[in-house]
Amino acid sequence: MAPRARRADVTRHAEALPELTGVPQAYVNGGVPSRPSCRKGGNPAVSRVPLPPAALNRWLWARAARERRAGTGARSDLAGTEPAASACLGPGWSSGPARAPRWPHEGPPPPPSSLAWASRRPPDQELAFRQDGVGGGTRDAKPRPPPPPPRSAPGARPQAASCRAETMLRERAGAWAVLGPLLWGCGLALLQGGMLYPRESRSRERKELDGLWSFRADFSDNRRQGFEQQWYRAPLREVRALSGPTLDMPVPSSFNDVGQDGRLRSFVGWVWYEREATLPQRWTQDLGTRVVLRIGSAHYYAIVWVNGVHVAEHEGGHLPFEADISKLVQSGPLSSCRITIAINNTLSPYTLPPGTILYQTDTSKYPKGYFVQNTNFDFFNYAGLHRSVLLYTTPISYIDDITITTDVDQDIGLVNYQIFIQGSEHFQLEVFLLDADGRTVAQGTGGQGQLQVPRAHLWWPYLMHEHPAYLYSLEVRLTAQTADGPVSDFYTLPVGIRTVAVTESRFLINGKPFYFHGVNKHEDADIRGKGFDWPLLVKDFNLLRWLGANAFRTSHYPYAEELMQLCDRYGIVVIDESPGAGIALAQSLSNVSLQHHLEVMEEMVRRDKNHPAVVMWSVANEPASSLKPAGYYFKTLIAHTKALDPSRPVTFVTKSSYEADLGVPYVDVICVNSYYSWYHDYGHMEVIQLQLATQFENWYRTYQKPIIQSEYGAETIAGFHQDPPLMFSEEYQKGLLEQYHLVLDQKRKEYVVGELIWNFADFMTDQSPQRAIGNRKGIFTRQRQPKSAAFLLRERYWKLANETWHHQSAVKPQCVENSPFIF
Ligand code: GCB
Repeated sequence: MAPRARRADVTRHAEALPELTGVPQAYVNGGVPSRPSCRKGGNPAVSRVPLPPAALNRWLWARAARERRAGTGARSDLAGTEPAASACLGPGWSSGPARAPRWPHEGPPPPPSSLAWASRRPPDQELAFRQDGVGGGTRDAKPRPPPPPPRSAPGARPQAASCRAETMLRERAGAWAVLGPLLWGCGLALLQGGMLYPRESRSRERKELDGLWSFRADFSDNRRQGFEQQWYRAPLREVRALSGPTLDMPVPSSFNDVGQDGRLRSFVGWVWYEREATLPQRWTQDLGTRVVLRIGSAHYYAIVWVNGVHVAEHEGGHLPFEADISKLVQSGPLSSCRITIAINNTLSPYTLPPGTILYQTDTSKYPKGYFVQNTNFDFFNYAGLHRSVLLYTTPISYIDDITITTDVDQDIGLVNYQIFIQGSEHFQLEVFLLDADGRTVAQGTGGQGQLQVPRAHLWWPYLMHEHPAYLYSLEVRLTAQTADGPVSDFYTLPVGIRTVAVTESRFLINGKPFYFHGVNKHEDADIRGKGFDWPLLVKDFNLLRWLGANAFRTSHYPYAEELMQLCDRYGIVVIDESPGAGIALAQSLSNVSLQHHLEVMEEMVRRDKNHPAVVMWSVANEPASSLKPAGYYFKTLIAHTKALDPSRPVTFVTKSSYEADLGVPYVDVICVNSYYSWYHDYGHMEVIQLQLATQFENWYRTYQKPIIQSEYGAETIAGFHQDPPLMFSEEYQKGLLEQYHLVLDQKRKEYVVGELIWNFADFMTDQSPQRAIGNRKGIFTRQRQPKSAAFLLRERYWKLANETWHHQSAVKPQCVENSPFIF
């Protein structure tokens, strides 16, 4: 995020857009292909078209997305939804063409000055891909059943207008919680293909490709030398290139901070990663083995080749993607393969998160072709291979996806499962539910069903029960008939039995009020940037538990899968947030952006749906939710997310005013950020109580929904002391938090259901006069050392924990006194 004042300016600018002819200068200069612009006085015929039923609209979106992936008819389908979408934007708003190119290299060639935009892969690549008939094995390529009939989304709110009606719906939260899991299958059908975490089993092996990769940033003027010289065709070190040296680059890691070259730190454009992988002989010779390449996270846009053949492309930096490379690695005598990944970190108004490129053309001030990447979010746009790259195997008939939802009836735990198989029409499935001691407690057969667990151990959050985070294991055994005989596949999934529900004023887990006392985090650390790191991960969990935190929000993008697994194991509750951060311009609320956002939610739900720790989806952080298109945007986005997963509430995090926000009518829980006495009334902590109480009262009076204070905090340089407190000192951070706590303590007795400090630790941001080497609102430093506020919060969180302990045994006072290292 840019400083507050600048963000407000951006929003004002966007609100003025309808009056403007064209798009902001930044894009005009950049020569980005013409974009849909929201203009006043849109086609009256268009705005008269009635809105089709929400369910139909959703289904059209889903079908369009499916067909686009399959390469059929996407344009016309989306065009079909267009009038409705335009109508929803409100009178006088037009949403532009159905599918403007979203990613720069889908559009016409850029002008010479637009260095950051590089073209799509050259035509010969397309040819090579098709001729080989291999690759393209992302999830989209997998054959799937025909699209489901239109269905309505249970739990979705009917219309923005009637908050009263919505409140009544909300009062039936119990019914919602029961219906949700039952209707889960409806949502399921929208997801295409699975993204199970690659686990080893009797039938599956995995080989991690972490370590040193060859790396080159394409510093050429147009950033396209890599494509022009086809760097994917031969080892990077063998291709003579004037556009930059070939370096050793650790994976996982961001590339920005590992070197000494300032140009690489702020590089925008294509970088190339490459490494050779040696494969076990069986993988290359046994045609009954499926070999899959999996990339945990490549920020932002990635193109992947294996032995020079294009196998996958993916947009979005925080979610995994895969390519089935079996045919490639099994087609010759080679026992190794060369993996090349080109990654572009350029953000546009249509990416998630969005960004803009600003081209400076005044040659008296800037060199020729000068440009910078601007964003409206407050974290550094680290890039590279941020999570593990690995190869894994399955048999050719395999368990592709598993979906679990759970419920509780008296003391019986209900585990609903649905399993998708690929590679065979004729198969048998057996499922076994094992308890923590490995004893089978329930079993079933077939692709879908319900397992019943008498006297079930429920999955409880940390500090809510003396045995939190109880996990069962679901063992799935597949026996499939193939042309070559029977094939078996085995997959084991951890399962937590728990329920989630929302009432008018409470957030319930297993029917008991749950109060979120936790943090907001970032994936961020010295040197590695956003690169996954086990020691850092374990340290963070130890700090969370020391602090007595029971929850965090994945601000502002989905975090690594390994971290989500630890949340399941430790009982740390998660609000799982999409990369929808910094949606500040009207363009970023267009149908083009919405379409991508819907797909991101599909990918995110598909990846994280089985984590008991995930109790709510957050579709965005601080969007410009008072702009006109926001109503339609969030209505559609939230309804779609609920259709994907009717078992969890959905929210987004707002900083708009309660009167102007057009998205909040659709959320289940109001998440509100405020920085009283930090971004306003600097230094005047005496106004916090009044302003915060007013904030809560306004929101609650308007919507009667539970509220989470999803961010609050103050910038603090560790070691700065001032008494009386002054801004940036440790005393000021503590004082500000204490003022917030006084109001939170009143309102949590009514309808406030959580408080999440901004931020767990200091983190890197873009440079600005308001950021002293990053954002310093952490209660821990970036190196995870406590500031004074950490001790204050620790005392508070343990106190809150003791108050909300739900087991029959008494509150355990030793919780507070215990050594921080005994859990
Ligand atoms: C916010 C944003 C967060 C920023 C924070 C701040 O509201 O959600 O991304 O880092 O404020 O410190 O300004």
